Amino acid sequence: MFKIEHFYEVDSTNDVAKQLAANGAPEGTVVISEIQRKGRGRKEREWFSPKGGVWMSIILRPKVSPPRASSLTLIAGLAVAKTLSELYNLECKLKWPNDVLINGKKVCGVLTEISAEIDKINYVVVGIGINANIDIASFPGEFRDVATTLKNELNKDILRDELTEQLLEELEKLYKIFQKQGFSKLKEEWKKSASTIGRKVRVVTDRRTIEGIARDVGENGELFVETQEGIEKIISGDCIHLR
Ligand code: BT5
Repeated sequence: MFKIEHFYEVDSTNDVAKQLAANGAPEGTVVISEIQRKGRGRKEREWFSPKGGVWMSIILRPKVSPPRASSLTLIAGLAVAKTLSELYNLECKLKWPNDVLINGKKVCGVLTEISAEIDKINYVVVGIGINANIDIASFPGEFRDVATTLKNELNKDILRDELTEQLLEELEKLYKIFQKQGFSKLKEEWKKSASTIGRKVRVVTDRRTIEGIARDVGENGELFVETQEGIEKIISGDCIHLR
């Protein structure tokens, strides 16, 4: 299903993928770059993207209503966690919505961007960044404490082609299930790997801050938090695990 477009250096693989998608590139086109000059996190935050990482963006054109596409962020995280467990026996935890953690530190982040009409998706770009063969010491000070790398966890370099290939295979399997049966079919598996559910959390959204116990995720990847006022449904935000 996948066709890989390889680059040495780009600003952001998500930007290249969006451009290709807007020009009609088919579902399954994958943009990979060795280096990103302006790797992005959510809300235009910086994503440190030196040589040695796996920086890639996948173009998808799911035939679902636009709100359903948000769960692709969770599905991509699950695919990464499963791949890192299968290949390297690493135990990963998923933090809602888009972090893959090893021992509480971020090894991978996902940035999903959507172009849609009211009732129809034009394309989705799922950007995945995995800190693979990077020395943690090379991270800028402000990120070093929150991040980890596969090299740091395994004390050796990994084969990035093998990781990419296996991850795309895993993602394809999960995506097929999502297309046929929606995220509800994958939700239990996501929850099993998640460290967010059952935890006291603080979630900061554009409009407010919500504190409570994270109870569940919904069909569109939203988080349900039990607060003193009742259950709150959160579509997007930054989640902090408390205690
Ligand atoms: C993310 O945002 O975690 C999404 C990261 C997506 C990166 C991929 S790489 C391929 C594709 N092309 C792109 O331009 N992006 C995607 P967010 O949840 O907002 O987290 C951003 C925060 O993570 C930053 O503010 C830092 O604190 C931290 N951070 C930055 N670089 C990091 C890294 N390499 N590893 C771990 N944490 C990092």
